Amino acid sequence: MKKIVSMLLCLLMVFGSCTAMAEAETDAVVLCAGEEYTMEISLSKGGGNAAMIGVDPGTAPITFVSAAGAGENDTVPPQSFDGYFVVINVPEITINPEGTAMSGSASTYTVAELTAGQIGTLTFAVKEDATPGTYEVKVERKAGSCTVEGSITLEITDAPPRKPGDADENGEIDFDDLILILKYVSMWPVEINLANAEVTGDELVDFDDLILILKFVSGWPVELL
Ligand SMILES: [Ca+2]
Ligand SMILES: [Ca+2]
Repeated sequence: MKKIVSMLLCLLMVFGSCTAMAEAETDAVVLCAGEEYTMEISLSKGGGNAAMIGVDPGTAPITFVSAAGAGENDTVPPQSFDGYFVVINVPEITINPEGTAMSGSASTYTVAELTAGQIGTLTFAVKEDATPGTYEVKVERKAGSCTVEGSITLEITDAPPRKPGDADENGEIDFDDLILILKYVSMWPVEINLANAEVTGDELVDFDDLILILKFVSGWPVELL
């Protein structure tokens, strides 16, 4: 145990001298089947007091989960058809299934001018039976005079099989995983495979997992669950 503690201390010293790991630069949003993602939708140019934003999934195997407004621009809960639509600043409005028009008039309501900036988020989930591939999810203005942004390229990959201890998903169980878990339990904003990091069977990733993996990489006869 003394050896374990001294190794942990060494690890902490290494950890303390580590600089933050650079995030991998990528334009695509990479997700596995069943994962959720929240798109941020914004206006690069305001204008008028109403707009209808369409999120066109194209052939992407995703399903709508929820939407929420942000900032001064209020978002009405969207109605979804084949695509997903968000109406901003116009309450109690009806959207045509084609997503090309809306009934009612913004002048019916007392609403504020749209302002540039984030107007809301839309969360979707990748279908469980999704086919891996690259898809485009486009944010488009359906009505209104604003300019909208938020389109993404979505890369759907096969979920990697679980490998207990391999917190950084590189196929090996080593000190890099320990450092990553140490950062996670120290509340650093790191990307980590929590299913792999949880090895004690208590559904919590904490120092117990760290110590068990430390014993494992040190050659102790322990089992990572
Ligand atoms: Ca690893
Ligand atoms: Ca645990």
